[in-house]
Amino acid sequence: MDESQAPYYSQRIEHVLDACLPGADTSPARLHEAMRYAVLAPGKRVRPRLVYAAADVLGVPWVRVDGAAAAIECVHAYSLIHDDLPAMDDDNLRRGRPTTHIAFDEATAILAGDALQALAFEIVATHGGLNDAPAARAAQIATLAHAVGSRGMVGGQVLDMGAEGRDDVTTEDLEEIHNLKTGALLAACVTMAADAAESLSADQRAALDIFATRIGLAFQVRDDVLDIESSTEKLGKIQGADVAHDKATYPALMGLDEAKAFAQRLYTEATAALDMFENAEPLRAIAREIVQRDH
Ligand code: GRG
Repeated sequence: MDESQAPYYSQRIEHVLDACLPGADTSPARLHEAMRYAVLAPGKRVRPRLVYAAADVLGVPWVRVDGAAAAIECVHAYSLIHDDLPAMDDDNLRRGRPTTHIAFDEATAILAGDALQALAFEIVATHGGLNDAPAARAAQIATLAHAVGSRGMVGGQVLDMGAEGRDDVTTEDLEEIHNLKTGALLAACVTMAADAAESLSADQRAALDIFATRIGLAFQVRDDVLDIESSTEKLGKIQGADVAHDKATYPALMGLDEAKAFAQRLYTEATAALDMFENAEPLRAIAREIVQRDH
């Protein structure tokens, strides 16, 4: 698949997500409504598209990564719901709509996030696309669990909150925060596709790891830049929130121009790692989008 066919990834994930989420009239209806509200809101779907792109580069049929793609988007939606809560960033706008705790209520939002995390693991554990590959399924579950737990996304969120308002945060600290908070889940997109591949050499695995970690960090550096340069309308969330919360960001630490140059360097390193694959264009296209995006 080349860049011009990429919209098919988006169509596929909307369909898979809709099928994986309990219906809005399934009891408890308000909880399921909130889960669907958060997940099916118009996000960019970068993570599931990254899963399908990696699958295409590795020759893995989409049906073998549908579960991974849906699960990762459910975890991502849960992290957004919880991050927006009053106890964390206390935001009222997400994906151009009221955040889940505003549209519903705080308790429902917390529980919808909890249930989405559980649902994510249920999806990977039961999706039919891997019924004939139990080892691949187990590997995907382990990859996801590690990426979202205390040594991944949640750990990064804790470090991020601890860095708020501090003026002694170093570039090493910031890299650790971003790698865990944002990079780990983005890297899991590529790794879960690799987990489903029939055979992959150690060199190919290592190259994918380099691609995934560089592009995961580049995504967050670009996000930091957009918090300054973009608009609330384009972002669908409040522009300037990082500055308002006195967050540790790359532009704050190294200046806007250097942060942009850093994202570009990460992109170059990420895409260079793909040279060993015969047709890596699907991953290259998403990498370009990540560093060039305006929302
Ligand atoms: C476990 C509560 C909790 C949080 C974990 C991921 C995270 C940490 C918090 C989410 C909030 C946030 C701003 C994270 C940085 C990563 C990021 C830029 C998320 C937004 O992702 P996009 O731009 O969003 O892909 P869409 O809406 O397009 O899916």
